[in-house]
Amino acid sequence: MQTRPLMPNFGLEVSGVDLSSPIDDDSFAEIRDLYFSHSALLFRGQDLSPASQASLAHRFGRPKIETRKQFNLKDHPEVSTIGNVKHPDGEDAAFFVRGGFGWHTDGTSACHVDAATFLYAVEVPKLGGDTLLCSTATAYENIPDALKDQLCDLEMLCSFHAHNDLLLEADPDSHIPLTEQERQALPPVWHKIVQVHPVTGRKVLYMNFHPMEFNSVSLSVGEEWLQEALAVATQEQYVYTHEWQPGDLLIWDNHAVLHSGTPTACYESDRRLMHRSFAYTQPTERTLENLDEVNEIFLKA
Ligand SMILES: O=C(O)CCC(=O)C(=O)O
Ligand SMILES: [Fe+2]
Repeated sequence: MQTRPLMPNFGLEVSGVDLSSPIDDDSFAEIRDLYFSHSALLFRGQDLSPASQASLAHRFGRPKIETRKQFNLKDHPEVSTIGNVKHPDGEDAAFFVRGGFGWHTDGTSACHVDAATFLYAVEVPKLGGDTLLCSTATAYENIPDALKDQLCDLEMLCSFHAHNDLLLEADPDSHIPLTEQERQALPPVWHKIVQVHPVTGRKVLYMNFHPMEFNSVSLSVGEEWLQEALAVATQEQYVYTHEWQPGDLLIWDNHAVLHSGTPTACYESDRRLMHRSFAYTQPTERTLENLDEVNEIFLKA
């Protein structure tokens, strides 16, 4: 296994690993350590079937089934599609991820924050469609002390339905509205903004940008503070821009990085197809206790 830093402060390319066949325990332990210590891992030149991707997600933890269930692969629902490709009848074959443009953290609508996103490139456009990442530990170190003080006791209330409803409004074609059962299975949840990462022990900024409310200040003041922190986090020198090649797998720790999708140059004509998985990694005091129930709901086609 060889490694190459993606950025001075985070991210690592790992080569010499074939993820299409089972990985022995020692190699996996090494990969898992690298994932936590570097917050994002890139594996290039992979030939990853949905079955291999699903088993990798299971190796990292407990997969959560994507809530936009029409885009989950039938035989491997731990894997869902993102992109602009269509079925022969003109129906979307992948989630058109307009909601992924703009900096965000995956999974803030659940209490369990230790979560990995797996994004594997099947088809990539000629231009654009890059994925951006930045480290929220570096962000915490770089924000002014006054902002550290403001954020230290701040909590945000995140809601899956509020998020989904916003996306639905922006992009009615590629979503299905949530049922009452789905809404109830994922009630709104409070998150501290400043958290200690359980593996690295580093302080991180756990942020998302459409919370419903803050515990101690108005929505506008809280959002202003988060935007100030985001501006520091996403300064050019701290952003890793991933230009995709087919066969790339990028795995990131949502407890330690923010990410953003970007539009492709010719979204309509230039195909992009990604296979995406999501898994809870670390055991935590705040496990999503009804994960099986949530998965059961979203497994129904
Ligand atoms: O498609 C991308 O580049 C990123 C999409 C995204 O936000 C995600 O997969 O969580
Ligand atoms: Fe995302």
